[in-house]
Amino acid sequence: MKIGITCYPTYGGSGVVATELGIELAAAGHQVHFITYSQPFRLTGREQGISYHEVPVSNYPLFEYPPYDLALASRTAEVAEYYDLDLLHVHYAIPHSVSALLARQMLAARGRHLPFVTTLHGTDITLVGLDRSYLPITRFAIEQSDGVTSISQYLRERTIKEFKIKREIEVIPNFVNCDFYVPLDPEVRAEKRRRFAAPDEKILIHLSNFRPVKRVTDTVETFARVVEKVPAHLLLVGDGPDRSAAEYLAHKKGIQDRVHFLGKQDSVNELLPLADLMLMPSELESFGLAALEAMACRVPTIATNVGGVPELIEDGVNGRLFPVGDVEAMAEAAAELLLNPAKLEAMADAARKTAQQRFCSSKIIPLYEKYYERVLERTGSGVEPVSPSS
Ligand code: GMT
Repeated sequence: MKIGITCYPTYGGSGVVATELGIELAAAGHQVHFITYSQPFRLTGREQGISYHEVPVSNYPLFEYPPYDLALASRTAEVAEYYDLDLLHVHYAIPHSVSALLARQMLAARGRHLPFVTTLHGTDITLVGLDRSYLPITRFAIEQSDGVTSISQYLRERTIKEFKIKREIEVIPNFVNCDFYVPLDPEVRAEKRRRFAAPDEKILIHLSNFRPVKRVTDTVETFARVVEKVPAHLLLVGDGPDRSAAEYLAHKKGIQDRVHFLGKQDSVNELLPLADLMLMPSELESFGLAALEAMACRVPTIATNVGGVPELIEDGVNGRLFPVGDVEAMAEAAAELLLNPAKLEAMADAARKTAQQRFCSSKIIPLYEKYYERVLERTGSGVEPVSPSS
């Protein structure tokens, strides 16, 4: 198949999923064309079977807000025509599904058909889509998509409820490449951990885009309580609006020497397996990809019991779940595990097993391929997209 993919190319879970999907599809023999405003950060540009098409956005002085969605629609139609794309897959509904809809119409006027699939990731529904100004157009574009998938059951149900969507939404969960996200050999791991911690100290990790929804300061609060009981270090991977609040808090608590702000990192698969535990105290996660990547590396997560997280983490088996903001309970659970190596090892094994048995790319990519085939069959046979709800 010749597949176009549009996503946010910078740091963020939906862009990661889209990019990893493109890489896996290309490895499976498909031709993949990324259509985005910059090269997705996990692409090297040298992958076989993958092309990247930049969307130029002109900044004419009249435009206080450059119309990116129009530029994207226009470039998508061009790429689809030049490269004879079979299907377009857009990640994150806003504005990508609207641009895809426009591109499909532009092509239809020239006698070409370009079906498109929209994958819902989370904040496109839970935050942005519920802003009144975005809701009607987002709902319209979701309804008009030739296929819609969501990355968890939770997000599917929330979309149906809040957007009053009447069409089918297929749940295809997020995935991880279990050959790339792997535990390290114990000796290599011990050696690499020395960069951050002494041999008798523990390592906790947090990975996010440091937006308020991630509650990064709860990570620091939790860690501050852990370190009272267990000598440990905290690796904070990523960057974003709440980084300075987290830095301030680490200083205020006097633990700044133990909190390592590593900024945005391309190779998180090299950092995650160094940790004993991940902290993910988010206000909301429709899935929690960072936890899955950690689990594949044999690192269990202390997380909040929100959104789609319980679809991934079973409390007490492959991680722990707590109410949002309960930093005391999260710290107590983390310390208990860190002080009980047998329990932590069992949980680490269960975490890796969950990733391998339920969320490995080898299991999930075929679901996307089958879904594309169904969309092509359906649209090729002349079935019209579902009409919008009132
Ligand atoms: O919250 C983020 O990290 C960014 C956001 C995105 O769309 O880029 O993440 C959402 O999509 C991820 C990938 O599917 C999910 O793992 C995250 O749970 C989801 N974030 C939220 O729902 C807050």
